[in-house]
Amino acid sequence: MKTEEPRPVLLSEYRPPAFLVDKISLEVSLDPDKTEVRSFLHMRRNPDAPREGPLVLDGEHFELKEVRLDDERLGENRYQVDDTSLTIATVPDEFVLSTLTTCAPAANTALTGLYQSNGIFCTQCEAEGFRRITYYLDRPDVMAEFRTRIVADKSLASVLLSNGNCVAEGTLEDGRHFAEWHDPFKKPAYLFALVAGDLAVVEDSFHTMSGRDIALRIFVEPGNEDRCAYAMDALKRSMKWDEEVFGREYDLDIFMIVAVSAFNMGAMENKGLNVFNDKYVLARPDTATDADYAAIESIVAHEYFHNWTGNRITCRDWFQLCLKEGLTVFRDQEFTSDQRSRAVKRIADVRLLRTHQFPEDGGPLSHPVRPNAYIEINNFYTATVYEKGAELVRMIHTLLGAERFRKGMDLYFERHDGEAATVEDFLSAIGDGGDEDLSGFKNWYSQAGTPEVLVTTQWDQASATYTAKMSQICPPTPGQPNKTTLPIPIELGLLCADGTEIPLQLDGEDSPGATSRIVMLDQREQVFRFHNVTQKPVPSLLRGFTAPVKLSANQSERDWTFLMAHDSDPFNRWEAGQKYASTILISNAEALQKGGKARQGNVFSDIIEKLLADENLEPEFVAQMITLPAEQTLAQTVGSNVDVEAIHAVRNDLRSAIAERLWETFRAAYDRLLVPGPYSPDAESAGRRTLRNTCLSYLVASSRPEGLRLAVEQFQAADNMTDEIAALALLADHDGPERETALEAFHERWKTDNIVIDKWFAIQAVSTLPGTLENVKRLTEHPVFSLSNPNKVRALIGSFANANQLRFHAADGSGYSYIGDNVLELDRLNPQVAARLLGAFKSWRQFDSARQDQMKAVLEKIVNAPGISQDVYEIASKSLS
Ligand code: B3K
Ligand code: ZN
Repeated sequence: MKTEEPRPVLLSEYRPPAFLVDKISLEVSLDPDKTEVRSFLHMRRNPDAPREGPLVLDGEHFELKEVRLDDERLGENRYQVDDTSLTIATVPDEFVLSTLTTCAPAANTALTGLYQSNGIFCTQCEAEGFRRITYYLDRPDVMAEFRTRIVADKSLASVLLSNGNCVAEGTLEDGRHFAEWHDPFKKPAYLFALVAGDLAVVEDSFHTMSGRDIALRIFVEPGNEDRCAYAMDALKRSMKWDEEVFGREYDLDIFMIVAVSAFNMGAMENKGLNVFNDKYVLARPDTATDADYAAIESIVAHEYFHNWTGNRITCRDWFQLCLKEGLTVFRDQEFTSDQRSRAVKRIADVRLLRTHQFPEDGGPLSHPVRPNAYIEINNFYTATVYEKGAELVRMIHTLLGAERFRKGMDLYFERHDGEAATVEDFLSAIGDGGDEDLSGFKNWYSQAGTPEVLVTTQWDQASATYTAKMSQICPPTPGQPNKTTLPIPIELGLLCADGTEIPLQLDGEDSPGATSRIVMLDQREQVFRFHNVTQKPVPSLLRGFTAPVKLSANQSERDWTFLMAHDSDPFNRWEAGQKYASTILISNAEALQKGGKARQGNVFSDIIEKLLADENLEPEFVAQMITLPAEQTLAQTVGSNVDVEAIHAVRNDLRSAIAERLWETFRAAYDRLLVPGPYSPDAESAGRRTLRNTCLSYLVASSRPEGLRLAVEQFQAADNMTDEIAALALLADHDGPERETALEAFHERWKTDNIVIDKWFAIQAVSTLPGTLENVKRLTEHPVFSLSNPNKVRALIGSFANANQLRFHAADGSGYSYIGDNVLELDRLNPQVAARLLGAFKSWRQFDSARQDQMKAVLEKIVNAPGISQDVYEIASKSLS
């Protein structure tokens, strides 16, 4: 807890560790209230650091019982202990340090370090949790070989797991047993894991490219064994893909995944022993939606891919977090693109970037992909580090092409395997291996803010030239008032009136080249001239979203509707539709405020009709095309003085208008798209269900009672969770008796299912009906709701704050004060989850002055509250800055 203004940690102050740990042996005797941890650290002075100063080890939240130096028990005069460290003034150059400490996993509600999840002992050490287990040099550039002996009462834990290979196990007296694990790969402490409990196991194996057989095990709470098949399949596909695409083979003889119900985030890549939030492992057709299956696939892949990008090559310090996270997100995005639809995946990723990262980058919490200061590192597992970090890798991939990028990655693995590396190491290896000078790219890692690119195009009939004048600016962000120019790759094409594309011939070229080309905007202002353009084209700019920027151009609504129909680049086809729809919606919102007339979007409807009839298009892509921009996206496009009520109203009105006009079309598509046969989570079937449920949402939005009737029927008859929940979501947003009946039926069916019931909480939290906040408050009294379980908090309170724009931003400020109070209450239990919830206030300056005042008051109350964690303090104080 914070006592005084915390001092930030600075990148510029990085120094190599004064000591190294070659080996660590741990003996952990498990007990919920008093776990004993004996550690033996084989240490020496770091030859690459100044040979002076005391030994200072990190350690907190436990009791110290004993310190031994080379087997001599030290008297209390030989060392010093405070809340966060153990200091020994004099030590030899090489020594074994042993400590005995005790901690209380059952009382650990922060879920970092060693804790209990539903009776299962488990650990979460990234970023700085290991220091809650034992005294250590808890920093990623200290890499050691780990041996772990776990001892527990058999009745307390029948399964005892840690990293690496199990080298011994046996029975002890008094009903206790033990297991010893050895991890031959040196690793930082954040990758340590220990799990113990009564767990069931599902087993399989994987035959690697060099012919080794790897044992695969998924551990779950007994009774969940029938929900592991998809995660196991995703794991095997990930292992194969990493061999094929990156030449990376798995290294240990065993790979384990454990699913636990209380977890601060999605999952954790501990070496050989991944720990997962159970909602990202467990799936059965009747319990998991298509989106759940897709999330399981990508998170299993992400954590598995970390074995090379994160574990074999780790980060020198936490400022380099993007080195493992941005790169690994890029790798999991590529995996999903190869397994499913590349076009749909790109749309989904850009949507995520725009809804989470752009607002972060444009508000008070803005920071570079590689930050240079933090108070609490856990606050930097952000959309910027992950998603923008992945975009930076993607830009490099775009520039180099797949083959040269692979060469660069090969060199990166060759040069830095077994090391703790930096962003500079990565860029040099990719640049050297891929034969490209990437020095200009470094600024992308250190400069915060979303660059804005302005394009003005002009066609000159007489000379048959087409000119694109492009300029870039990056608005100031906190602590970075002046920005430099960045290299921005922009893929573009020019379309003729008949939809065909012009081969592009740039200034200085003798003949035309490809129809889609990348130009590099690396100056403040540049002109790109294309020759032999004999008719006025429609430009398709920033195809595939080749750079994380905001692009605006002198394009008309006609250009957008044209691109929606003809662009060969699927991303830009979707983009044109979103731009067009958002122009209509924002002008309708202005009209509503001023008493003007709303537009019905008939042209948009006509295009929807054509898209639905086009059998060559992937259904999931069509679903994305015909879905109106979300209320949050519209709010960000408006940018200031956002009127949440008007946005909500005009979006609903436009959806209803489209539904009235295209009733027959949606109705027919709804029948046609029914997926026959038993449920399968494959991407194609999932896409048909998405599109069918999108049609259903339009049908429900029409004035005909049949829409609602179809939703009720679908809810009752569904044989899979995707269709069941899609119908329930529509009913829960409808003010009528159908709502209560359906919610009750769902509750009755799923009230004892820990994962499914969270969907029931979330659906009610995002309902736009007026009584939603009261209902959310009531639901916190529900027997299965608990503030100590992060999934419950995220499903109910988090969904309300982050996914219910209308009600969170209620004019009376009730949503704000409710969330503020919850942040404070939660902070006492779990600061990480509390700080994350507080992120809902980050865009507070986008709203009208009355709402701004209310949000500011909540932030001020929090920042001044006594005893708040440094996690929450950092978010609150920066939000106010
Ligand atoms: N590396 C973990 C995240 C750890 C978060 C610590 N607060 C999961 C992942 O990104 O793969
Ligand atoms: Zn990760």
